[in-house]
Amino acid sequence: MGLAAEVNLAVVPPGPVGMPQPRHPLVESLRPGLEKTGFAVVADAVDPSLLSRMTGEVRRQLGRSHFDPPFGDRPFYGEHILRAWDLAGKTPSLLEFLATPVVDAINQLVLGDYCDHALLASATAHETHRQVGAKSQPYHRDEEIYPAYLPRLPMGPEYTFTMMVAATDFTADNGGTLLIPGSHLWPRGHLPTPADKPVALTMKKGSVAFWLGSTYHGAGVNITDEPRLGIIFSFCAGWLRTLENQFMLLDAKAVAGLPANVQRLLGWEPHGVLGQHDWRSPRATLEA
Ligand SMILES: O=C(O)CCC(=O)C(=O)O
Repeated sequence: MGLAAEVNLAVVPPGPVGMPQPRHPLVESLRPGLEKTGFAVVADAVDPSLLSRMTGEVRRQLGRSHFDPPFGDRPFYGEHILRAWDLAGKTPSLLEFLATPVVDAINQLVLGDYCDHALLASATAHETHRQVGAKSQPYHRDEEIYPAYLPRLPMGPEYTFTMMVAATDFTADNGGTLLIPGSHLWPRGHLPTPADKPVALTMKKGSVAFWLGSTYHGAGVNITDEPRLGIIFSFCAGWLRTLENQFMLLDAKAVAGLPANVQRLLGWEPHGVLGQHDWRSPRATLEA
């Protein structure tokens, strides 16, 4: 038999890519601004009674983490920022928030073209306090936890984004996050300079801000006597590794009673074949 007949030309056709339609009209209306600046705000995004429970639960966790790696000329956070990590396993109200439609809608807006579903990469919080000599957080891109493996092309795919729930009002004086508009369009290696003017994230308590993983930003300095509390969720494409290990935080028993979209965010749904268990969805074990 000739060589040509021995070659098996069968290929697996690529599966559908991207999150299913329909897209959320409110969040879709933010797309032009997001594409221009690299960030956006949704006002009144969290029900006040849920926000109040989130705030209470988060405040009980603040200040226990002292992890603070150096970043250039300063620590990444500083003592004026009280921090809490791994909140998916510690604060049930945050899981309740993750089940609300705004979360899926923003995920679809930012990552919808690049993955079938997103994962919760981390759930953390920052309470920024007044302190003499406090400096703003160094500018950084959140996607840089994936060092050199992912390309950063202007207008190219986004792999991650961060969502900040305002548990207090955010102002230019109380440490509202400093974001550099348009910096998501910069190629890798284009670093911020003093000529790049940031804008302070100002929003009312109960709003949700989100910025692309490619947008340069950092926490501002609080020069008021009122602490600024932000509850921070980061998300990544469902085919990437998460920053926090959600499986260490919530076991099958804890996850079984959660809504399907939260189980998916926590990694209990495979992304294509990635993350399967015995060639089934890990969710099947929750239902067994
Ligand atoms: O607290 C803030 O305003 C921003 C926090 C942040 O950018 C970070 O920790 O990566």
